Amino acid sequence: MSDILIRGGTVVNADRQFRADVLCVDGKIHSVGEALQAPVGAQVVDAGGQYVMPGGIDPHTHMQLPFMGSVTMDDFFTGTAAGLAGGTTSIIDFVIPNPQQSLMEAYRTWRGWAEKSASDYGFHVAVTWWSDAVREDMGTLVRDEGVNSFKHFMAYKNAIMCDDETLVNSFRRAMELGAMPTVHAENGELVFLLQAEMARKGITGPEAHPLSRPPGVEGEAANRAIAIADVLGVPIYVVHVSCIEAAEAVARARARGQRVYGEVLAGHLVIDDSVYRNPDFAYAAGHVMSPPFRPKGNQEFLWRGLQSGNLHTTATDHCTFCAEQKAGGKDDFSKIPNGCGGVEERLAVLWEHGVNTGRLTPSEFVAVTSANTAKLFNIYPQKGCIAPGADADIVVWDPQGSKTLSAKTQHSKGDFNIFEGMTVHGIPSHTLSQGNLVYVQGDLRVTAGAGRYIKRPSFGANFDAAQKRIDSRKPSAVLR
Ligand code: URQ
Ligand code: ZN
Ligand code: ZN
Repeated sequence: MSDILIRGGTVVNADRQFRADVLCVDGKIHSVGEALQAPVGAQVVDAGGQYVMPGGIDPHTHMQLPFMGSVTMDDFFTGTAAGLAGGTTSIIDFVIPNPQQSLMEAYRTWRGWAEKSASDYGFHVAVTWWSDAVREDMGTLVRDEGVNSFKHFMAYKNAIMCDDETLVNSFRRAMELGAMPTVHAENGELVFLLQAEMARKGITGPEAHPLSRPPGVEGEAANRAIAIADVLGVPIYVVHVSCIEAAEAVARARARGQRVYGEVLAGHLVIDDSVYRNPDFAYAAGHVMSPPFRPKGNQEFLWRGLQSGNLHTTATDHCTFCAEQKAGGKDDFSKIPNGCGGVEERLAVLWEHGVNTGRLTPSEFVAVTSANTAKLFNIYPQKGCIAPGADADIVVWDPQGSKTLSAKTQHSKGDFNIFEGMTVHGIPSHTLSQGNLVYVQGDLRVTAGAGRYIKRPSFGANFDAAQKRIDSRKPSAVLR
């Protein structure tokens, strides 16, 4: 690996932007400053007129996921390669054990699948059932495997859905371990009932998908998960907040001082539910994901959540199924595999609709595409900032560049693109992963297996402190 000097750019971190060169040596950022000299033999990247930013971190992807009878089109190589082409240099994916399956067994399976990754990766581990063994495995995962976040699906009844008993036990265990519980917040019982009602009414097409998961279904689950976390004194991270009801639940809890964090998908920021009323099945089904795209008005509320600091990270929930797989639900929308792509497009969509509209500054863009995820999942400043000692995961961003997003030109193996036809102004010109140039002006130079598994330390067992806080709330004096 040769040294690389990125010269003439403007460095953008979450806290500020400034003119500086960046020298990368042996996979790390060696120095950041004005007029740096290029070591003999170093490659020089001309970043004049461009931004030099921490590579994107996508905290929510599903590469190679077996789900609803299909396996997603992107595996860990093609999915991470697509991410690198879009400036995302690491992902946090999900180990999703079947109910009754050992968490450690599922973890080892996913670790095997991920060995082919082209960029760095980590895993949230889903708790899909409860037992002493699950409790034990959570401890092993935190202590030995660098897992510091556990996912809970409150949707997907009769599959991976958690009941309240599992939520309570697992959240409590996460607090003991100093790990972050995260939730997919939709009330799975309501979804199940509403899906059956759609069937009874003979509404079987993708237009029924949003009707079976209205915003209230997400709002209820978000409030419930947040309330459980509050009583237990544990922080909580709500993934893919898609609607006003859930965003308000997060904001209300934060206003009361509760440690609640919200994630927004790039798709939910710019796409509305009209997609489901398109008469073309493949088009409408291509947008079937959960929570669904929402009525106009929700998108602007989510942007304001990012601007206000009540929503913290952006992700994609990259979970790509092809038209043939989606057609499995041709006669029954509830059988359409849920999931859409986006891992390559996220940064450009956030720049076009965030920075170019004035909603976000470049520093806020870095916060919501990289730094906040690194901080919330405890890998900052190894990742998420341009500073000496950090991993040389860098995107050189050309604000003058433009492209039209399309399934025809995407690197994902999916055959659909929810951003199809969107022209963006501001695109990566270069991506560095571990100090290697892996994307250069349209030329993708990735290597399967080059990615590393990134351990994420626990937040320190703060169980005693949290327990004291809970105890302090118990009414001490018996009211007479
Ligand atoms: O629910 C999720 O996050 C996974 C199963 C991807 N699918 C989706 O529709 N979001
Ligand atoms: Zn989800
Ligand atoms: Zn997901």
